[in-house]
Amino acid sequence: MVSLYYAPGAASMVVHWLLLELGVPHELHLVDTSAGQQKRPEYLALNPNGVVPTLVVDGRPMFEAAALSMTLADQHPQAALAPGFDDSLRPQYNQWMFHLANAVQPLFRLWWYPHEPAGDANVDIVRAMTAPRIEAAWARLDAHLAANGPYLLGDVLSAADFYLVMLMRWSRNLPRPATEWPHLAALAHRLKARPSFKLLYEREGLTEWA
Ligand SMILES: N[C@@H](CCC(=O)N[C@@H](CS)C(=O)NCC(=O)O)C(=O)O
Repeated sequence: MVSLYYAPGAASMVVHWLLLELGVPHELHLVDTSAGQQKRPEYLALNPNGVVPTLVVDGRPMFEAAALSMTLADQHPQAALAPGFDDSLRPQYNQWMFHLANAVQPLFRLWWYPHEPAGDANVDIVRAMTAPRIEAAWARLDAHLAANGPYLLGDVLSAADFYLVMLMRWSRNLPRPATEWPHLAALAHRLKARPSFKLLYEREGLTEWA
């Protein structure tokens, strides 16, 4: 049995999207992050980090959206969303997944939780310093897609593209959303056309950036 603890549009979104894309039967547990449910003892018992997502598989809770995405894609090779371990694309796939999770996603943590690094008095400066770093990340990714696209692995769609589109979505209300970069916009357009995206939106009750 697979259970996903999620909040609409949060880092859990890519895990939910891949569960749908891969056809994995699962149940959803809404975590009301605005009410602080992710910090309650019963949730911390599943995920001591106090964030979503948590994926519980056969009673074992696991966290980290990128790791969950890679695990799900590896466990369902029929969907071909992860190059196999002996595939020459596997190192690039690992590179992009880790880059998105380690270099791009933390910038959004700074943007959405700007009090964390330096307190409430400094949120404006944190955001002012973070926006150009997010834009620089988009510029680098767009240049990569321009030269090597349409997907991060060229002609091969992978879980990394789903991850990237989730991160792109998070920029929709930033001064310069990711869709201002044409190759990123084209990637999002392709991924959003998948039936799984429509279903994901319905199930999470999302409307923005449809
Ligand atoms: N590295 C974690 C980050 C998860 C994360 O920061 N989730 C956010 C939502 S996007 C969250 O739960 N925030 C609530 C909080 O920090 O209290 C992952 O990728 O799974």
